[in-house]
This record gives sequence, C-alpha cells and structure tokens, in this order.
Amino acid sequence: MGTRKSAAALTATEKSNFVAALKALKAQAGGRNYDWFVRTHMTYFNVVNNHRYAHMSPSFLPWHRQYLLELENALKAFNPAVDLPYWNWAANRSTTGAPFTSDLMGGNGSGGNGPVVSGPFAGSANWPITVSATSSTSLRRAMTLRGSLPTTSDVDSIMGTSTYDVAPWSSASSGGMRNRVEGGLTPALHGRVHNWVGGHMAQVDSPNDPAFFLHHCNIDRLWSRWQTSWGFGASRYQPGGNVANVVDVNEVLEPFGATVASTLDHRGIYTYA
Ligand SMILES: [Cu+2]
Repeated sequence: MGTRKSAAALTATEKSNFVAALKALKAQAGGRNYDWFVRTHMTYFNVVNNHRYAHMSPSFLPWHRQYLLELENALKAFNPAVDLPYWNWAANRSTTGAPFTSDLMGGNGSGGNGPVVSGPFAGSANWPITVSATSSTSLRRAMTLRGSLPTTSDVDSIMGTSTYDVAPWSSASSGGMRNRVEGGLTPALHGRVHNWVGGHMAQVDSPNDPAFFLHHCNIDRLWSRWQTSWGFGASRYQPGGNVANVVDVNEVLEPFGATVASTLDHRGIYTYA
C-alpha cells in the first residue's frame, strides 16, 4: 500500500530516491520507459478510435489516474520505496519553493520560456528531451508568465458540485465537477497550472516535465477528496453506459486495458497523506 505525500513533506532521501527512479526510467532502453509515457500522452491527447480518452471528456480523471499508477509502478520496479508525490499548488505557490527546489524538480526557465537552469532536470545532458512537439532538447519552463495558480477557495468551490459530469461530455459541458477541474469551466484548475508552469508543461508533450506527474497527482488527490464526499462507487461516474464515442464506466481506458470502473476506488492501492 503506497502513501502519496506532498512534495513539501518529502525527506531528503525520498526526494533523491524519486529523482533517481525517474532518471533510471528515462535511461531504460525500450519497454514502457519514460519516453513511452511522453509518447502515450501525445497520442491520447487526440481522438483515438473515435474516443477522447485522456482529455476533454469524462475519462480525463480515470485515464490520468491509471496513467499515474502505471508510471508509479514503473518507478517502483527500480525502487519499491518510491511513491508519487503531489504538488499542492494552492498552498505551495512559489517558483523557488517545493517542488521547484534544486533537490527535486529544479527551478524556472531562463529569460522566459528558456531552459531550466537548476536541479536534476536542467540541460539536455541531465534530462534529454527526445519525444516532443517542439525542437528544444532541454526542458523549458516559463513560470508566472501566463495566468495565475488556482487558490484554496478555487479548489474548495468544486467540492460541492455533486454531479461528476454532464452532456455533451466535453470541454463544452456546462456543469459537473470534471470540466471545472479539467479546464473548460471556471475555476479550470488543471489547465491553469499547466499554463502557469509554461514551457513544456503548456504543450501536448507536457509529461517531458516531471512536474507534470506531481501536478496530476494533485488533480488525482482532489478527485479522491471529491469521491470521499460523494462516493467511490461506479454510480458516481457519468455517463453510465451507451453513450457513443465517450468512455462509459465499464469501457476500457486505452492503451492500459483497465476499465473506468476498476480505477474508481484507489484506496486498496494507495492513499493520500
Ligand atoms: Cu494535465
């Protein structure tokens, strides 16, 4: 059973273990290595088999939950003590505080959308960008240039929304929790954080920045918090079934082979501290 902690609460050993496992996965030849995760996110950013699996659809939250779990399991193959940390961006709002310290994610890019200059992922020798939407071979960030981080009251405002999602099950959905979290409706938590970090995080190949996984871990934590209020059962997920081109509760999240229903109750696999 894993316990996912805030990046701000990690010990020095936990930080170095996490960084080392990420680098080992990056260096792995073939298989589901780090770049496999980048490529998979790029592929499933688009419509596949007439379905929007990963984005702008109800399966945004289950798809990324499974994606994070697969990444976490891949890291545990190198070190079973590693659990994904989360970045609570409503509380940790500094470009130089957790998780953007030199012993974890490193800091900002230079001069606005430039290469990251500090920490374990600075420069192409430390962290080569090889699967990308752009030609840059070094990790880039442009923190604070675009928009603002969501606040605690933004987060709290979604927790009272009892409906998971509504038709047309897309970025145009005019109600429901999912679109408020993902980005089609205010407070648009998820999208604002991608834009605020900027650089690779604001691109389709955003998992090139390991901060992606800390951000999405926090999104998963907020969904879990919502589920704690409203229920972990399949009846809380909409649509239940028979909606064309939408991943219904008993349909498979490609390419993982897991169904939506199998992702809903994570409490037997990991919990959030
Ligand atoms: Cu995202």
